[in-house]
Amino acid sequence: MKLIGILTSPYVRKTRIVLNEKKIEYEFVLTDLDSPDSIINEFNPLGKVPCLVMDDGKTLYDSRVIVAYLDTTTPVGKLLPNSNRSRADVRCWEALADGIMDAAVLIRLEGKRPAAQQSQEWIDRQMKKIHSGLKAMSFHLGNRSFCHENAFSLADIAVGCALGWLEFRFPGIEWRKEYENLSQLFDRLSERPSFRETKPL
Ligand SMILES: N[C@@H](CCC(=O)N[C@@H](CS)C(=O)NCC(=O)O)C(=O)O
Repeated sequence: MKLIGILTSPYVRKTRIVLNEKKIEYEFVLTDLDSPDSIINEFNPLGKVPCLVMDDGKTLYDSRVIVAYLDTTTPVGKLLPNSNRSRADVRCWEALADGIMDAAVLIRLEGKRPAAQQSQEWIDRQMKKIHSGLKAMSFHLGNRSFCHENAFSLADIAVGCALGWLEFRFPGIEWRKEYENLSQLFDRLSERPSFRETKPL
């Protein structure tokens, strides 16, 4: 099995952490998304990473589809609960964390456009989503050690990737000062080998 990705993508990181936590062997294939010859174009018509290429050559994308599939392939390190309601709760955490990453990625892309074409209104709109997403994550985490009930799950992985990416790309957003519970959760998650080995650089 191969995972096509880049080292800085929070969605790729989420997938790599899931592979690591579930002890699944894979080959990590790095690509250059800015090159017209990027290998990703052979495997994902949307040209986005991550993309999982399975041993039979079939492909899976996007990260949410990949991680949900991977969790079914081995009982090791179960990341999604069995009950429908709990599974939906964990996936909603994932949607919230991914939504923060989506908004942050859009701000970065806007910043790469020529200055005259950039819209501050658009940037502010995305920034508002980041801040209300952080507030919701902090509220729902409360004083628990994990996002969902009392166990490590995909919810923690997704939240850790969103926070890690904000720290990496948006050091000016002071979420650690504002939300102590998120800061403590992030510190605990960052000690896991799966997080240490996939730190964006
Ligand atoms: N919803 C997708 C988002 C993937 C995504 O946007 N990846 C970015 C890298 S962070 C990408 O491949 N961008 C290249 C492009 O859009 O052309 C997922 O969860 O996998």
